[in-house]
Amino acid sequence: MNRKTGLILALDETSPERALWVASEVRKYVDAIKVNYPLVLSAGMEIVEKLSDMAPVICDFKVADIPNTNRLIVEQVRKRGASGIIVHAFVGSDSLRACVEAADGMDVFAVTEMSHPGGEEFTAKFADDLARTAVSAGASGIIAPATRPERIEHLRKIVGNLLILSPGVGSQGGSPESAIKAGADFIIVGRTIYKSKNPAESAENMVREIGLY
Ligand code: OMP
Repeated sequence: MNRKTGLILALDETSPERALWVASEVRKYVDAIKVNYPLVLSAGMEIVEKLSDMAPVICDFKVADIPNTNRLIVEQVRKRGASGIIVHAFVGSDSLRACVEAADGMDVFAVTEMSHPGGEEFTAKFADDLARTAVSAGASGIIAPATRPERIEHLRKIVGNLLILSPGVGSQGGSPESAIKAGADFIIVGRTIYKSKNPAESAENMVREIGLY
């Protein structure tokens, strides 16, 4: 994934029209657009193809199944023209490897410790193992929490030069500057941008705060 601004838009809109409008407003500020179930369940998978015309699309489906089902899901996402997919590593190295194999060049990002308070209950305890599994399975990168920059710093030591994508900025309380300083390559931002009255201005401000461009 090419880095220019370091910003990934999390487009968790449920109105397809507004989603497309937000994407067209912010496309020049983002390196990728991440879609999750809220948008795909309201707009259908066609939205991935439409958004791909504006920016690389990452499908955040947090895939977490047996290897065969994971493979089938990843193949469908690839057929729609997505550039990346977010999957869970806690289901085991075989399931994660199945995603990487089926991705066939598409980026696979494995979730480690999640950014919300509940992320500390379970995922944090296994984050190091999840990060090691991402490395050994051949993932492109991991997801690590901007809400706990010290954990990004720690996980960076485990994953070496794999990409680190970091959500939890703005609405969840994290700061883009400290996440980047801790070792994140990209910052994932949702509500602060797509709920804004002026998404382009919010995205531009975020790019300035990230400070890479
Ligand atoms: P905002 O909190 O609105 O900026 O959105 C954050 C986005 O990142 C949402 O799409 C979440 O689903 C996603 N996310 C997290 O917030 N925390 C995580 O630990 C992992 C993800 C993710 O995998 O993208």
